Amino acid sequence: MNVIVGIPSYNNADTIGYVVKQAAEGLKKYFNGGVIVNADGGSKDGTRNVVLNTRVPESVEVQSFVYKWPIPGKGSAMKELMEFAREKGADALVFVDSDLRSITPEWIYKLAKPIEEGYDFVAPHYIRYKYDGTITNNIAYPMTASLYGKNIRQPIGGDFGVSAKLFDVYLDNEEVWKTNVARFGVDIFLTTTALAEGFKVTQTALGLKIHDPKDPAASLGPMFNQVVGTLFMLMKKYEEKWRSVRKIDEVPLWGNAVGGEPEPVKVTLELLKIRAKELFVQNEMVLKRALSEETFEGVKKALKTFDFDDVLWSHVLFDGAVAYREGVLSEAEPLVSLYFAKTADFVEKTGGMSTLEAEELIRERAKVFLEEKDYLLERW
Ligand SMILES: Nc1nc2c(ncn2[C@@H]2O[C@H](COP(=O)(O)OP(=O)(O)OP(=O)(O)O)[C@@H](O)[C@H]2O)c(=O)[nH]1
Ligand SMILES: [Mg+2]
Repeated sequence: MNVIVGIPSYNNADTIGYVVKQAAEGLKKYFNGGVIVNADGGSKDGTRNVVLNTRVPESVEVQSFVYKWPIPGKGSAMKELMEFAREKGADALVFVDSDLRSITPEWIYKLAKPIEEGYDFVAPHYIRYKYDGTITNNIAYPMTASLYGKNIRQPIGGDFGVSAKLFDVYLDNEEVWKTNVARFGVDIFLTTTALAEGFKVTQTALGLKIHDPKDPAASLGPMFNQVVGTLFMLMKKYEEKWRSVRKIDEVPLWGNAVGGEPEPVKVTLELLKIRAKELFVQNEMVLKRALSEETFEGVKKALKTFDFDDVLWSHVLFDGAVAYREGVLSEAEPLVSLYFAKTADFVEKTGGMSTLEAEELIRERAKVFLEEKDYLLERW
């Protein structure tokens, strides 16, 4: 099988050499070599030099380019990585992030091999610290599971295996690449499209994910807007696909589960609360129009106590999707204060819990979203 590893980057000189090295070992060991290609967003820290100067086995070729698509973002890099892989006639493209510290050669095998076995999309499955991936845990996971009915735990993990068949599907409509899909919306776009278009999807057990984590209130606002905006956009597009889904199917986990204890990730609880309150006040007018009366009253209360239950949270996202569909919201951004508040609630509730116990709460959340789906259908 002809495998290409694609790595998007923007100022990742400190970490990308390790990723290239591990990917190269994986290609050599499991696929008799292959191509690693880096799509960079114009890094100023010598990222591309690091890529091109990393020593790799002879059977592996390394390339690097600056993508041309005019929107700066991870999605633009991934778009051009797919174009590259399509041109080269690859059977599979494996995406891996350039800030990974826990990647091993086996990751390449685990992301590519299922494609040889007939899967078209391989989603990652990892062990992450309870405070890493707050957009995944609060939004992408429960929304994807409850809407599309597939229990994919990491729909926006970033490390994916994609079959050649899917390149054409993803690249088919150029317009979509002018939206937030060109930025951090790309991951939810890839996963949702594979599910909604009925492709064969699996998860693959990668073990620990250790990367450069972000403190939510300090740096996840724009990412929230891009991911949730894309999710809402796709809800409009795929209305007919999610409407009738009333259960969540398990998705097979390929390979043996790998254990490990994740490194703690720091979350500044006080900053979450302060930003939640500030941003709520700034967006109160539009939120009053976007949310149902009941939801609006509920969140006002939740912002005082930071007790933000999953039923209320599902209604916030469902109301948001409806408001987006109706044009009341043109972006997801006004909702960011509520994501911060919900994250504060989660940090407080799970303070004394192990990662596994917190994981249980997150899995329950998807079920709550499914139970509340009638609420969405009534308002849609
Ligand atoms: N080319 C390009 N790559 C980007 C850009 N932004 C992020 N990336 C790459 O996309 C990958 C993921 O970005 P991160 O910033 O680590 O985001 P993340 O891990 O998905 O999100 P967190 O879980 O919040 O840390 C990394 O390989 C980045 O280098 C960009 O603007 N251009
Ligand atoms: Mg990262």
